[in-house]
Amino acid sequence: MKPSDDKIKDFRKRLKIGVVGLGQCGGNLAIEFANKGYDAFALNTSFSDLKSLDELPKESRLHVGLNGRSGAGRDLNLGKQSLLSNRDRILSSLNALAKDSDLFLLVAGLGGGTGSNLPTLVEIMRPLNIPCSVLVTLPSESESSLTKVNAIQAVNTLFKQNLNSVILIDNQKILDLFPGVSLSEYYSRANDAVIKAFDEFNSADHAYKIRSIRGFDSEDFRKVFSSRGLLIYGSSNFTLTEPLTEDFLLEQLKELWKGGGLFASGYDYTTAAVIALILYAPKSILEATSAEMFEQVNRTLKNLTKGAAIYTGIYELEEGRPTRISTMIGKMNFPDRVVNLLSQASIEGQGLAEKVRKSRPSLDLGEIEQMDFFTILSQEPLTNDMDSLIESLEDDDPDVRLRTVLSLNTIGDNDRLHPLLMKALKDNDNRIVVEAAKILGNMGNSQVAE
Ligand SMILES: Nc1nc2c(ncn2[C@@H]2O[C@H](COP(=O)(O)OP(=O)(O)OP(=O)(O)O)[C@@H](O)[C@H]2O)c(=O)[nH]1
Ligand SMILES: [Mg+2]
Repeated sequence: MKPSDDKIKDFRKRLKIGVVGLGQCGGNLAIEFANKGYDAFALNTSFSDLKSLDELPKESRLHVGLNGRSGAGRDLNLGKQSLLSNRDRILSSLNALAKDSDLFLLVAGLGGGTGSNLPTLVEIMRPLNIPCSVLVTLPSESESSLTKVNAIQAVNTLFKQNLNSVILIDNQKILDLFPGVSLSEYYSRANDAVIKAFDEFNSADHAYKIRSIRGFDSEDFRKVFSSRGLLIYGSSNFTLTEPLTEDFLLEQLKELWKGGGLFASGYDYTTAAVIALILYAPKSILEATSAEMFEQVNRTLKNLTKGAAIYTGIYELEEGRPTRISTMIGKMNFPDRVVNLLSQASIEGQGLAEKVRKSRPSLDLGEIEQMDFFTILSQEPLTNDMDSLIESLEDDDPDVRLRTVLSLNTIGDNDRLHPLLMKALKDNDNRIVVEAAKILGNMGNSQVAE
């Protein structure tokens, strides 16, 4: 959709990104993108949610209910069947948008029965032959167990799909970033912040840029944005009275890369393979800063990341404006936050298994245990002696503790196992917590099965 004229400022984009929103959150995000000049389309199983997106024209909204039903009620399987039964309609509705776009950005909130089926939508859209990236939200801690289980399963599947990049937004951070935000603005503030920062990267021209010294162009953006794996981006402003130094720039970048703003926290940026770094500064700062310093930053980043490709831009600003760096970093591994969510989903999923066994037979908890996020260290046979096991779980070396937890799989006696797992769950190393949670989840399942 094209927004009304009074909103148009400068919508020239580096890449033509078609936005496809799935579920309610997906629709909300699609509207925000449309307001920033993107062509956007919304799909939902719910009639009423779709109807409320009246800022999008009718032909950019598609109801994908199963046999005319409305909503998916957090049921992943119902959401999936709804999408699959509308496969042909989805393909033909998105055909024009695909022809008009360089790539698609698929957006959804993970947790519900509709949006968590983004992986299904990715599969359905394969024949359109268009590169896809996804931007999804992770549920906050206070949301239900089922929401977390749905979300973590979806993250796992998305990561295995052949996507250009995956952006994870953490709803848990909304309150941290916007303390005191009202209920009515709760999601819209977050959506706006996420999309504004993204659009800054894709906007070809900013009114405040006065001269390009080293251009960051569409192809640079395409390379970074299509880098596979997880991606984050962000900017920070600062007022400088002295020339820029390498230490200062690196410090700012590292802060952004750990997962600042609303991104899931705890990224290991040293695993990144692609980095964009754009510097905007007034002439006086650029004149006082040595070109060698900027090259040195590049070299340091290459070393830190063992050879990431680095794309840079330098722009001059009007005097008096703050200096600004914008960065996007891609092809990273899972952040700590996903590991935390996985352990929560495993622990809460255990209780859930019993509750939903009858009413929700479609919930496949087996998938949680089969997750392959983590490289499991080789499992060595360990002692069966309780005291030695406790001692190993207290070892200073986290790898020893991890191996110990992995070896607990072989203990058949739940009464002995339980206190050991409880101890491991309090470990400050996430890998250990997750493995303990998985074993605990298994105990829950086998009890349910009996
Ligand atoms: N950031 C953000 N998160 C949202 C928004 N709306 C919902 N969420 C999150 O997205 C998750 C999924 O919610 P919905 O999008 O309403 O669910 P759905 O995909 O419509 O699924 P069903 O209603 O079960 O069919 C929620 O658990 C929230 O965490 C939004 O506008 N912005
Ligand atoms: Mg819904």
